[in-house]
Amino acid sequence: MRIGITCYPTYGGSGVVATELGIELAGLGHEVHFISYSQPFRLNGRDDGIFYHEVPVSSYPLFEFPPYDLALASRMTEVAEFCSLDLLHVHYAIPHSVSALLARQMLQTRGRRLPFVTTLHGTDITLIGLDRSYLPITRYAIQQSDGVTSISNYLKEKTLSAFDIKRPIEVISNFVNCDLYAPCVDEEARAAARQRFGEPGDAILIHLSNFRPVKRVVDVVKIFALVAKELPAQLIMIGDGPDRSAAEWLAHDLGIHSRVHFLGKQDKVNALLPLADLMLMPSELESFGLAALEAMACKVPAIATRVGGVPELIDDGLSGLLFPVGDVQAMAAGAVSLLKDRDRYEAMRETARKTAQKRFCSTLVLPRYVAYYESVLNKTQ
Ligand code: GMT
Repeated sequence: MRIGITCYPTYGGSGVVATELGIELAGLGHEVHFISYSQPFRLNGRDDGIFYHEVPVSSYPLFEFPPYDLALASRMTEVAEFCSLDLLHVHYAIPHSVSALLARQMLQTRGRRLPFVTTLHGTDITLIGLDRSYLPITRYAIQQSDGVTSISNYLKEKTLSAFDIKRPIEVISNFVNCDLYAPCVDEEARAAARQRFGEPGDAILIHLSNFRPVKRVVDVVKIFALVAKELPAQLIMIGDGPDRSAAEWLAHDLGIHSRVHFLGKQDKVNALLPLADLMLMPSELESFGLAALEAMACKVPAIATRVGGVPELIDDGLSGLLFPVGDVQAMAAGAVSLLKDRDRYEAMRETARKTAQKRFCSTLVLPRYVAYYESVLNKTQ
């Protein structure tokens, strides 16, 4: 198939999922065309069967807000025609599904068919999609999509109820490439790499996000501060975003800044995750929690919140630990007791990796996307 993929290229898990999906599809022999305002950040250096089409957004003094969604729709039609796309797959409903709908309509008038699949990721439904200024058009574009997928059961149910949607939504969970995201096999090399962050006996906790308020990065620092009172520990913070400065200030105020390593955005998180002992994901809400899955594949269990789709990913007590939002004391106590109980910790590491392999590995999930594309193409012929 020739598949056009649109996503947010620089920010957030939906862009990561879209990019990894494109890479995996290309690996299966499909032709993948990314259409977005900049090159997806995880795409670097991987270009066999993958093409990138930038969407130029012209500015004009009259435009206080340059209309990206219109420029995107125009580019989608061009790429569809020039590259004979079979279908479009847009990630994150706003505004991508609306642009895809426009592109489909424009091409229809020229006798060309371009069905589109919308994948719902989270805040496009639970936060910004519910904003009254976007709700009617988001709802319309979801209804009009040729196929709609959701990354968790939680998000599917939320979409059906909050948007009063009557059409079917297919749940296709997020996935991880278990060969790329894997524990270090060479324990010596791992120990050497860990020394970049601390002394040999230190526990290493890790957090990975876009540092938006929903991620509660200040809680990450609070949890770490409590853990660090009980045992020697270091914290690696990967990512960047609006709450980074608040987290950095707190680390300074608490006098732990030398043990909190803010790395900013990183291309190769699969090289960093296996160095850690535990992931911290104390989010206000997660429709899935891709960062935790990537960590689990590297045998790094997560201390997380019992919200949204997270319980579909993490079995509390088996592959990670779940707590109420904001309960930093309990999360810290959970982390400390786990790190001190080596047998329980080792069992949890194994279960985390096995969960990633048996339920969320790209080799299992990719065929579901391909089958879904085929069913959409057959339906719309
Ligand atoms: O919250 C983010 O990290 C960004 C956001 C996005 O759409 O880019 O993430 C959502 O999609 C991810 C990939 O499917 C999920 O793993 C996240 O749980 C989800 N975030 C929320 O629901 C808050």
